[in-house]
Amino acid sequence: MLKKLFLLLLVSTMLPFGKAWLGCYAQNSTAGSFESTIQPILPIPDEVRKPNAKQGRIEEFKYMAHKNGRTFQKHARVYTPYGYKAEDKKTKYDVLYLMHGGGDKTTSFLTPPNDWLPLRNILDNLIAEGKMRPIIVVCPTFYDDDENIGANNMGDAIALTRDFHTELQNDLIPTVEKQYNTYLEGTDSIAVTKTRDHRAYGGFSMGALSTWYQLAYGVNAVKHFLPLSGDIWAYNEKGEKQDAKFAAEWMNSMLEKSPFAHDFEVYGYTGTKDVAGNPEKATIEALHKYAPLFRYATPDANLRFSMKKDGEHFYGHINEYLYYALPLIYKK
Ligand code: FER
Repeated sequence: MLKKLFLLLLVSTMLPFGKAWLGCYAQNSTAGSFESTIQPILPIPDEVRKPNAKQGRIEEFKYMAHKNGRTFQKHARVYTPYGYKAEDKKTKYDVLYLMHGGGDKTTSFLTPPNDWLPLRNILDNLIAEGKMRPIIVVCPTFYDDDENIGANNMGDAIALTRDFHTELQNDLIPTVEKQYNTYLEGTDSIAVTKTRDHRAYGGFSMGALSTWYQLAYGVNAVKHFLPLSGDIWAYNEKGEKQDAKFAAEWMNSMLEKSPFAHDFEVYGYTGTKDVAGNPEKATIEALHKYAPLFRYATPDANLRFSMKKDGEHFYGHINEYLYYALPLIYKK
């Protein structure tokens, strides 16, 4: 995996990407081009990095997963906002699911092991400042559980991210959204679909891949999608990975089958120094060109794309993207 990452890095640094990106600030030179439509991401205000006095809680949530005839216990981390009261069943919250990247775990977003900017600071600050409604955030894992990371290779990770939508629909949503105060009433697929407007799914890197797969296979359960530094991986019948045009056409054909083909929102983010920077950019441009269900850079857009100059493949930067994305979804 490291070797692959190194190769990706090498390829991404060889492309004249930095220059092209700067072009979006240059007047006229890129007018009308795809480059000129990419929204730049500014650095987040320093106060947002600091803990707020009004802090949410992070809890461990246990649930049973059912997969390939096996039933086993799994964990997720759940953030409830400041002021959340379990006994107040009348106040209901929207739920954001956030999936970690390859080799990472349920703690990576909210309580990272290193000195990264933790997502909890962003959530606490945005909510305290009234920039977004209070929400519940659930961070699961596509691995069998946090301690299974080492047992899964890259090939497994692709299948695990592709298949996670089944666990989300059948196991995680019905348990976590019944335990916490959400809009879900009942636990079957009809109940999940009825409340899809109150649900968002996003992820970083391989978690972004799981986000694209959630859109393709599980748009019935989720309305808002946040692919953070990851492109769509689509394959032909021989199992060979195809280009962005193929991936965009595949995504469109998957969505065409759904009654929600005209009712989903995508918020894509990445950075110019991110291994996923060029790949995600190619994905968004291909969706714009070859996937008619996506409306990009129009007043009624359902596909948005932003890049941070010098943004890297790393949670510290990814969490900054959420500072801008979440108020768009959870307007006050
Ligand atoms: C991407 C770049 C890198 C991407 C995933 C990765 C789904 C993941 C790399 C890794 O986990 O090693 O564009 O998109």
